Order: sequence, then C-alpha cells, then structure tokens
Amino acid sequence: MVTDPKRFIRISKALLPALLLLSTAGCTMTGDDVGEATKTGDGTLVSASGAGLAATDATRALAAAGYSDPYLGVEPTGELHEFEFWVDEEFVHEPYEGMQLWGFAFTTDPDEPGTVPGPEIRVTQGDTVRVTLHDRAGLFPGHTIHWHGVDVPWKSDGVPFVTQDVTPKDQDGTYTYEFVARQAGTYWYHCVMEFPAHIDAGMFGMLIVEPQDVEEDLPFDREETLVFHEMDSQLLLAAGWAANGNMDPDTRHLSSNPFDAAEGLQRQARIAADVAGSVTGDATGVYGTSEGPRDYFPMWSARYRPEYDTFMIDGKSYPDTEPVVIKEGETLRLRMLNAGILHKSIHLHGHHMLVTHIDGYPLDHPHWEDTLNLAPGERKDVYIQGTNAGMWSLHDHSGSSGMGPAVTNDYAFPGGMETMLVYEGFDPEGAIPPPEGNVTAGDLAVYSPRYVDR
Ligand SMILES: [Cu+2]
Repeated sequence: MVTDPKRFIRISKALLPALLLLSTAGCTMTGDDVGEATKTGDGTLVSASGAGLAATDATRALAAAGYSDPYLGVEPTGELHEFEFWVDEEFVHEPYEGMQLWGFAFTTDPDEPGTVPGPEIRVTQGDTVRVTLHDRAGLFPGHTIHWHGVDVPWKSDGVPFVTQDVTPKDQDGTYTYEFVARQAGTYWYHCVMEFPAHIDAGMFGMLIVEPQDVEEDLPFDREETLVFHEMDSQLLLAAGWAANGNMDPDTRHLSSNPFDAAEGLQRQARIAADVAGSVTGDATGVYGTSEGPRDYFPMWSARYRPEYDTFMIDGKSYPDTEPVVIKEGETLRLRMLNAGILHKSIHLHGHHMLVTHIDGYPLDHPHWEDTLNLAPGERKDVYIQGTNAGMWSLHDHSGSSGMGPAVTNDYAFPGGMETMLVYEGFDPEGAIPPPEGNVTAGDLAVYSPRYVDR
C-alpha cells in the first residue's frame, strides 16, 4: 500500500488531550496492519524498518495527531535495484574552460571516469536499493556513502568510524549498503569521509524515489535536477599536484586578477604543507607544531580550510552550465539540491517558483517564491510554469565574507552558480552577441551563444 501524505491532516494542539484519551488502546501491531493504521492516524506507530512498534502514550498521541512519518508504513515492493560503485580518485574536473582541477567522483564502471554529480539513482517507493562500494583507496583514507534523508538501517548509514570501517581492506575492499526506499521524493547520497572535502571534490549524486502512486504528486510536464556545490580551486589544484604530480597550480589555474597572485602563492604554500602531510601520513605535517598530533582516530586526516572560489551547478560553472529548458504553457518540476556547505539563495528571473516539496516531503501548503533559501544538504522541489518566453537568469544570489560571490569564477563576475531558463523554440533575436577576440569579465556578461543556439 501507499500512504497518502495529503490525507495527513494535522490536528491542532487543542485536540491532543482528547486524542490522548482515545489512544490508550493496545499499541503493538503486526507488520500487516501497521500501514493502514498509520494512514488513518489512529495512534499506532511504524518503525523505520516497517514493523509495528510498541510506543509510549506520548508517542502514540503525537502519531494520532498526524505527527508520525507518513512514509514509514509503505510496504516493500520486492523490487531489487543493485548498483556497483567505484571511486575515481584521479578525476579531472573542468568546471569551466581554462580551469582543470583534481577531484573524486563516483562511477558505476571501474574502467570509465567518474562523473559529477555521480550516477543518478531513481527507484520507486518501496523498492530495495543495494549498492556495493568498491573502495580502491590508495593514497587516500577511503570513502563511504551516506543516504541523505533516507531512513536506512544504521549499518548502511555510511558514517566513518561509527557505522563502518573506512579503509575496508579486511572486507575485500567493498562495503554494501542496502535499504528499502520508503520515502518518496528528492534525496541524495554523498561520501562522509573528511566531510566536506570529499563532497567538495565531487562525491555526491541524486537519489530520486518516485511515489508508488503518481497521483500523489502534483502533475508536471518536464523534470530537471540541479545540484549546487562549491570548491576551493587552489586547494584542489595543490592537492592534485601533491598527490598525482600532474596538476600544476601555476599553469592550470586561470587567474583573471593579477593582484590575486601574491595571496594565491601564500595559499598554495599553506595548502601544500597540509596536503603533503596527508599524502605521506605524517601527522606532524598535517597538524603542524601548534596543535600537535591528536589522540583519536584518524590522526592522518588532512587539515581542510577551504576558501571557496569555484561555484557549480551540476559540476559546471557559468558559462559552461547547462541551461534549463521549458516550453511555453508547460509546467517544469525542478528538483534542487544544495550539496555544498554554503547557504544558497536561488533566484529565478521572470517567474515565480511554486515550492511543493522540502527534503522530499510534500508541503501541506505549497507557496510561491522568487528567491529561495537552500540550506546545506537541503532539497527543494519547485514547479515553474512557462508563462514568460525568453531567456531568464537562474542563479545563486548569495556570497559571504572571505568567499567569492556565487556568480563568479575565481572572484570574477560572471560565472559560478548561474544558468538560464530558456524557452524551447524561443527566437533570440535581440540577444546581445558575444564579443570578438579577448573575452573580459564584462564581455562575458552577455548571454553565451550556447544558449542562443538551442
Ligand atoms: Cu570519499
């Protein structure tokens, strides 16, 4: 069966005492009848594994009022989706032309390079997901996968040193995660090792769980996903250089501001010291003389002090971001994820966005926004209606002290977390043509020809 979140009517606190009296009946249930009981909100409770749960009076009263997870009663479909994941530790990241960085990326084929974001996992609510991570950790301390927002069995939660070993040499270099995807909606997965360094380097992807009954969702014509995340290019250049010997911070780095050079050199020296310590396993090098070695595991985690200067949507920075396409008259569902650790403020020009889901769950009352907060780790689904043909900027409006504004590449506007909502078949006559010859930051402010060509 499928629970219907829309039927979950929240009952006011005033009714709680009455419900408390009504809900004192026996509370232990079998797995067969808990689903229906949850749906009707009669005070029974289902555990994350789908089994009935003996709950306290307080817990049952809250459940009776509708405050229990409507998805936990969803029964498994019996459908199994198996995936094999590897980590590409020599991933060459090219967020925009002229900027190549070293990174980590997931791949489902050990002979193919990884991708950022990683492979999208899309299953139906109630399906079983089984992912085997092949951790070929060589220089680096290993990886895990956390299923962000999904209520998985605890041994599948991917928290290093808590739910699993991290350098699983004693497990044939693999670790298997398995769970029933009971929660419908927009979720994601990411490595937790040395958080957030491995995520910044590219270790994340979308996990989308379709409802068993599509009628549960508001209708839409077209769907897109957008993942926002940021990097410290200097740190990754220096780390790649130290680890692989093939990333030269001087030649790979496209600096648009010569006055940054002195600061850049200082940062490289600082990073090189941190990374050299990490790669050689020399804890003294990692932690320096002021802190001294620490006495809990692992001693060899690198210092990570990012100064973000590279801002990406789906692993690309403007003008290399992919446009979002819509057709006049249709409704687009946009699933947005903030995989980075900076707050985002997503602004769409020319339209308002109907916010329908937060963290996978449908809102009781969807609402309209034009500037949408997206906290680190958060997902928001919005519906956009094609009511205003043209080319419209869709970008992060934020920036914070010490970091670049999000619409810059290496601190120069325009770039970063910027893309365009483009109408299919729209005649771009009147769009400003790209300049000839040398492209300055100001010149780049015009729309890229790649958008006009579509
Ligand atoms: Cu990792």
